[in-house]
Amino acid sequence: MTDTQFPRATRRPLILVVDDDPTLSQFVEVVLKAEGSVRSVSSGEAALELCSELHPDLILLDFELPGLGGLEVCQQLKTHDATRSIPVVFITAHHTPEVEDRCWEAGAVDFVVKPLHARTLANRVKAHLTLKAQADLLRELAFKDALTGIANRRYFHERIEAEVGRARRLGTPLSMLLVDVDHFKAFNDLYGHAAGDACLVQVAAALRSAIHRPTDIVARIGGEEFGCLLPDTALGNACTVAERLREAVASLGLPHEGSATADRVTISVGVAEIDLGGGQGIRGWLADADARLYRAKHLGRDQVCA
Ligand code: GH3
Ligand code: MG
Ligand code: MG
Ligand code: MG
Ligand code: MG
Repeated sequence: MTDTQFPRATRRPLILVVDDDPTLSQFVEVVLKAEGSVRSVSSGEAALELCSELHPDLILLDFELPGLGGLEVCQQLKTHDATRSIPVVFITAHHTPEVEDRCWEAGAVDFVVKPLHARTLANRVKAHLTLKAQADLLRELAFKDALTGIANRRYFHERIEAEVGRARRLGTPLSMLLVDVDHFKAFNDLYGHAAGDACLVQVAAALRSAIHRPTDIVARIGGEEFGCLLPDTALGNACTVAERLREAVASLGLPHEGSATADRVTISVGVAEIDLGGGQGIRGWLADADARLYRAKHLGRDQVCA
């Protein structure tokens, strides 16, 4: 789970202008100053690089660019999860129905025609930024865990469906970790519920920072239970990640005098790779991971079972 999955709905919008004509870029910067921060680049390649780094809230994209053209830039943005939801407004000089169709097909939300009319441009951009902010907020409310700020159970299950589909299509391995905090009832009983909440926030942060790939997902799926999805990861490597999570939490060194098995807060982890060749479904896969988590508990906690 990366921060980019929940773009902050409250930040000042970032608008990216992609045009090889510096006069036009300067004009747009002036016209859109009131709507957000404006950045300009003059090539499609630079636009793609900046998008994956800064996640702008809207892109004004020249149809005709030297090198990588506007249509290709738009198509590439729409194929990647991290950039798919950025609205693209085309700037076209040759305004024909064919050009319009190609823009829509590439995934544009709108287009403006050269020579640009300042008020039309500003109002179009303002309307799309409002929609984008509402979509970001909705996404955050639906998919973010309010206590820890990481993804929630709903997001986890939505991603499971998507990742299993992807693993089936591409024939790539896919693993899951189920994580449960050890003796957490005793922690609450001894230190109080507010301290319990603070502990969960720290555990979530430790899990998130121990996950290195941007495509990996970590979510809070229950009270003191977390789930990780590891695309392109077979069982052996998933165990390595699980062990890293276990160490990350143990090395927080959060005192737990009420634990029957350690002097600090620890986690147990169940690891399972989905057996797509053997026809395993999501339910069976989850049951495997859960059974292994249960075994890790039974064997003494603060450990990984696969
Ligand atoms: P085990 O090692 O077997 O997992 O023992 P446990 O005590 O962690 O397991 P159990 O399922 O019995 O208890 C889970 C506890 O987690 C009980 C509940 O009060 C606490 N809990 C669940 N959600 C929250 C939460 O949001 N905040 C706080 N503070 N505690 C929570
Ligand atoms: Mg041009
Ligand atoms: Mg539990
Ligand atoms: Mg339990
Ligand atoms: Mg527990």
